Amino acid sequence: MMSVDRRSGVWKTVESMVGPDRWAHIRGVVDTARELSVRFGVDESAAELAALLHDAAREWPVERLARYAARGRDGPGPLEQCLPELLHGYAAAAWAEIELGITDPQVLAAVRYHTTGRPNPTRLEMVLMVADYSEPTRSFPEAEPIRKEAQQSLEAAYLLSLDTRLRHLIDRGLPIHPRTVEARNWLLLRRADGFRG
Ligand code: DGI
Ligand code: FE
Ligand code: FE
Repeated sequence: MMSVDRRSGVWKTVESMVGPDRWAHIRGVVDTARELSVRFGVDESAAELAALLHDAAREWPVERLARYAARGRDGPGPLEQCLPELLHGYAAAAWAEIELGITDPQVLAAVRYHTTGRPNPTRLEMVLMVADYSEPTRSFPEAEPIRKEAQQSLEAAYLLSLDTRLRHLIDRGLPIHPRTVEARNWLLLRRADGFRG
């Protein structure tokens, strides 16, 4: 497993790809992902690496986003073609695999699906999404209950992140990616199973 040594080339490369506010966000996600991975028994260096990479492509022009996203596995669907803000996870995962030689499929999947979530996520995927929502520079009011939930339960914090995302999109009249709905349904149905059995 490639670790995220702060003197490493990956760290400097990502820093050079984003503005200062985004870089502060990314460092916040790395720190929060490390804390969550320790708390919930997820591989710490995988969580740090996924966090470092997750928004590396966030400021790319749409042509570059589309070019890299199309080269990755499990290419983006029709909704992503219309909503370029949904492309940066796919693009960053493809870029990390092609240009950095990162091969860990769990790290690449966490980066690829960090914006929408997906059903049956790995715990690493949950750590990244929760960290993305709750890192210290996130100042919106919804971040605080996610931080609180993340003290106790990774799944509950992930579910609350999905709910927060869905409410935000509905309040603004924006289209919803089906995977976000599928991820939420998956968690709720699994929870219902637990109540039955
Ligand atoms: O990259 P970040 O800003 O840290 O956060 P993100 O990757 O979770 O979300 C990136 C952007 O994509 C954010 O402005 C919200 C938007 N977004 C996420 N899911 C959906 C979405 N926009 C639409 N229309 N539909 C979605 O399902
Ligand atoms: Fe993102
Ligand atoms: Fe982010």
